[in-house]
Amino acid sequence: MAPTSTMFLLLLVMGVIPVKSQDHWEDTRTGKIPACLPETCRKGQDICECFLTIEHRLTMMYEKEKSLVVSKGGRLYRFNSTENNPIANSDDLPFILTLDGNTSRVVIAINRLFPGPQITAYEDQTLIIHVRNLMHTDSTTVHWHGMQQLGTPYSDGVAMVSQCPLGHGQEFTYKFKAKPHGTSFYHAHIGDQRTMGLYGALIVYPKQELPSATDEEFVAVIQDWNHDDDASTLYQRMLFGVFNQNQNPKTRYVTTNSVDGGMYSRYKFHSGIVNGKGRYYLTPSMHNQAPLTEFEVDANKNYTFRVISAATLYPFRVYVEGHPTLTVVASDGFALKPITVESFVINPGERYDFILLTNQSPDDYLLVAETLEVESEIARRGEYHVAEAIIHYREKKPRNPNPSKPVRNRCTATNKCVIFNCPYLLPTSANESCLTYNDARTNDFNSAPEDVSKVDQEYFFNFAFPGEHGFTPGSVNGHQFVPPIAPLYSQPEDLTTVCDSNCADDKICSCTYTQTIENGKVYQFTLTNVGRGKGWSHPVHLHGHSFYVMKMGFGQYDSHGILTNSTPDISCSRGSKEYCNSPIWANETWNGGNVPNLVLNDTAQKDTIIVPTHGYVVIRFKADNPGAWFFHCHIDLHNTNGMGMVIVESPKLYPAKPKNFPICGDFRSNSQPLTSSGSTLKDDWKAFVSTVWAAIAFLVIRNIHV
Ligand SMILES: *[C@@H]1O[C@H](CO)[C@@H](O)[C@H](O)[C@H]1NC(C)=O
Ligand SMILES: *[C@@H]1O[C@H](CO)[C@@H](O)[C@H](O)[C@H]1NC(C)=O
Ligand SMILES: *[C@@H]1O[C@H](CO)[C@@H](O)[C@H](O)[C@H]1NC(C)=O
Ligand SMILES: *[C@@H]1O[C@H](CO)[C@@H](O)[C@H](O)[C@H]1NC(C)=O
Ligand SMILES: *[C@@H]1O[C@H](CO)[C@@H](O)[C@H](O)[C@H]1NC(C)=O
Ligand SMILES: *[C@@H]1O[C@H](CO)[C@@H](O)[C@H](O)[C@H]1NC(C)=O
Ligand SMILES: [Cu+2]
Repeated sequence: MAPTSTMFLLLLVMGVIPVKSQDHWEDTRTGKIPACLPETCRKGQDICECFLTIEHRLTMMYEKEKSLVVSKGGRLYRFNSTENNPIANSDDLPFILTLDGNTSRVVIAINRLFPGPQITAYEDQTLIIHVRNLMHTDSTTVHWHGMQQLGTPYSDGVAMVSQCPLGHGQEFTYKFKAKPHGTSFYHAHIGDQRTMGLYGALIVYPKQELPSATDEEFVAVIQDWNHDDDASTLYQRMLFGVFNQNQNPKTRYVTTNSVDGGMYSRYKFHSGIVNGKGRYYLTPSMHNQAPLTEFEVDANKNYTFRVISAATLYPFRVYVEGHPTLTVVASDGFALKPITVESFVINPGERYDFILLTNQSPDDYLLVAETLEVESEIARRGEYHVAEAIIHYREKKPRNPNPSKPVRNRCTATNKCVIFNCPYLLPTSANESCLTYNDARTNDFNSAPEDVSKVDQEYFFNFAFPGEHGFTPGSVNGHQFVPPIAPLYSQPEDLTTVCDSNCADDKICSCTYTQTIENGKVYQFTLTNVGRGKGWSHPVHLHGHSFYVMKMGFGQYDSHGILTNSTPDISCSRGSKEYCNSPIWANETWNGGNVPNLVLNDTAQKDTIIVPTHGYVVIRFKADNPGAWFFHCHIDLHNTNGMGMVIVESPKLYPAKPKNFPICGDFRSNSQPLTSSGSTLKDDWKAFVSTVWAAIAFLVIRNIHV
């Protein structure tokens, strides 16, 4: 027998199939296992399987021709083109990543796209998604934001909470049920990688058609974009400040506010992008004419727009130019009773579906997402912070690929513009009025608010930056999250960063903050943004569950709508330093779920909620999904800075991890061997030796026989 086939047989006997790495790459390209595409998963299929390949790529590059591209008039041209011949090859155009058309720079692409391909599935379908990391320098994971992962916590994709990150060249298979139906997305869950493009839409259709369904729908994934900094640079700048380095003299870039005085931490906004396209405004009225995403509509029809915020930091107010109203019908995978408004606010991690009736005169309009920063302040800086996409009425010819700056809808004292999901309350004298998420009611057949009408246990979590002496990290109840050295779910015994007595009411500690909860109980969490570290915007996301939004409480405002004081409902009396590491109800009759003015009927569900600055939000859910669930601020930079924790749900009932689930951890030559689920290296070695003996015996017997 030839040595290679002996080797192969040996490996086979040992249960190891040799991986031919070159072919593997081919698989994704030749379609043996198809690359994920919007049409990959079909109605009626129980299982749907596809590939996502993650690589670095350059923007403004026509790879096929190895040519830099430039933009003009909303079209792309070869860098050295002397004639008026824009690149028109519709097969190639989607693969020329433009972002805001500013410069050619490196981003993260999935299946060569930014954002990654949309994945469309049907509720309860099993998705098997193979992810391969081909980035040379970065490790990665993919989180399926909105998927409850019932029974599959190992597929949640959070680095060092549910799995080991994938190193260069490594592959990981995610397997989970598409649930709930609605608008979700997938994105990287390590460091600030999402910022660089590792995200894509994940749309789940209900098995039966919803009565509200419209003929056609569009997906708009929004992001705030900085065209200079990579993910690591952004984080360093958040820590130490952003400077206008090209100015003479150099100045510090001061952080901005929303109209109520809520603050946004240091992240310089250059451009807004929709589905990977945007344009850079060099002044408040002049942009660089980069191409935008286009949605083509017919006049007098209803269209569903699924808006997803993959943003790094800024909340956006979304409206449609020239269309005084739109109707919000769902959020985070749950149908809402229709809310007709002028605009709505979307925070990082949130999704909103709205219906637009195209009843205006045929023209090119813009879908606009403008940040919540004070407009006059942004204009004073010579900036305009907006993400745009074109809504083109087919009846209007020719289409204009380069529309000018959008015009806001007119709001007057008698015809106020209503904004849904405000993170604040506005003075009644303004020409705008606010609805908060507390005003939404569910319209979803998956919702059952009666399940949470009685509370078994309540907890408070303060999302803020308390501390002093230059140490004010992002934290939850004063705990700056330290990711474990090995995944909390799959290797809990390897945790070396447990929270201990360094954590207290008057201390800020750094550790792996967890809260254990028990199966079958109903939990009420009150999320606050109060105490000494209050003031910044925090959209909080819970993995593994959707929760009911029972109540929102706001700070106290002056007559101009500026925050003056925190809500009187929460007390920070525990501890003397006002860190508010242990918030409690100011009125103790509110304990145990007995909070006045809760929304108990048709309570709306979601998985990401803004915690009002100086205020709070009360959420409830039932512990019915054992697993280790990350719970964190969805602003990438805040999360990386430690504003997160893990809800350890019913650890005794954890579903078993799949066979051969990856193991990781520290290596120290004189430390104990790495352990995992009771097996040690010694056991593995014994197993290996006996397998080799079995293989040799097998070969010997076989050769004798021949
Ligand atoms: C532009 O550059 C390409 C090579 O990158 C070359 O083939 C082409 O002839 C050039 N066109 C002009 C107009 O110079
Ligand atoms: C790119 O952005 C820089 C500022 O960051 C600006 O000076 C330059 O004009 C921009 N160029 C284009 C083509 O957008
Ligand atoms: C659009 O939807 C609204 C609300 O459901 C409905 O009243 C209207 O008839 C629809 N219009 C068209 C053209 O479908
Ligand atoms: C509010 O509306 C009134 C007209 O009702 C108008 O005079 C005023 O300029 C508007 N204010 C703003 C800030 O738009
Ligand atoms: C505490 O709350 C209860 C119930 O809302 C209310 O009746 C009572 O007046 C409150 N007590 C104080 C001191 O505000
Ligand atoms: C809320 O629901 C309960 C039970 O379904 C019903 O008895 C009650 O009238 C409802 N309350 C309101 C305000 O609709
Ligand atoms: Cu935050």
